[in-house]
Amino acid sequence: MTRLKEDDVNQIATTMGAYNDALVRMTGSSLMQLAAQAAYKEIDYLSKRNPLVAVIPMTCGQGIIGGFVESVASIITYLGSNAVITKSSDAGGVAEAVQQGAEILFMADDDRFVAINLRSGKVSDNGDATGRGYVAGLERMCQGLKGKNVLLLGAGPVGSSAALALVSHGTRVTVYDINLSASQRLSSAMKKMGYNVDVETDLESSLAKHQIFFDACPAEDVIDLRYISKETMIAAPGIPLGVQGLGIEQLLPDRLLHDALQIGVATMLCDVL
Ligand code: 2YG
Repeated sequence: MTRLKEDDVNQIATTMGAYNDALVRMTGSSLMQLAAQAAYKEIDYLSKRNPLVAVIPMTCGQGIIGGFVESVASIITYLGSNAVITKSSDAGGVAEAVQQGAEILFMADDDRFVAINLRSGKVSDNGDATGRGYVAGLERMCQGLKGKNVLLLGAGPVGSSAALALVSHGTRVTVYDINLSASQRLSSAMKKMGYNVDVETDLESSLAKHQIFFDACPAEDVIDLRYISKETMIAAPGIPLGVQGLGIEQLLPDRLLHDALQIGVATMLCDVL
């Protein structure tokens, strides 16, 4: 599980407007529209919901990431919900949230980042939500994914969620993971659900054969620049970004979907609203 750094999140609260404009330019959808689609929820249903959302700092494990709960709360606030950060952390924070009448809780330790609706019992996991949210974005970038070939890099929680969302859009998915057994586990799980996901063992040859990449792995140089063409589309929830190099934005203007938290948190919120 990738652990964010303060640098990954400390600009989020002040750039939500610019972020959303770029998202609309790239996908034709706002953050709310993408997240609603990924959560299979209607926008007008969501806009009527206005529960109190509490974001709770967790000090366990490696502890607090500076700016993390502030960023999560700023994304939720930007989407129109009423978000507060509890003064206390951990169990005290949960008690404070419930006593304040919060209906939804967001909290993350080193292993799980979850949103919980206390009334409905619904739980949304960040990895699962991020996979679905990024597929919704990629689908809009590619003006549909049906029948298209996508190379999925990484068979972890985000990649596994993305694989299911991709095949349900009729996409032809090939998965590469540095750990072959992870790819095989994902492919056989998909087969049990009636879907075919090919396993690739050679990264370079699979990159050369694809133009649509879903980078759900933590490697920062997994996609070499020589495999970027003017048709390349990349959805990259993986942190750090898997394609490096100067002027990557120029190389892939509006064809590189990548953020540290926004799409995952927005989809979690829509999942539990
Ligand atoms: O409350 C805090 O400040 C900390 N306990 C948060 C720790 C979060 C650790 N998890 C991660 O950094 C990521 N798995 C979060 C999601 C990354 C999204 N791509």
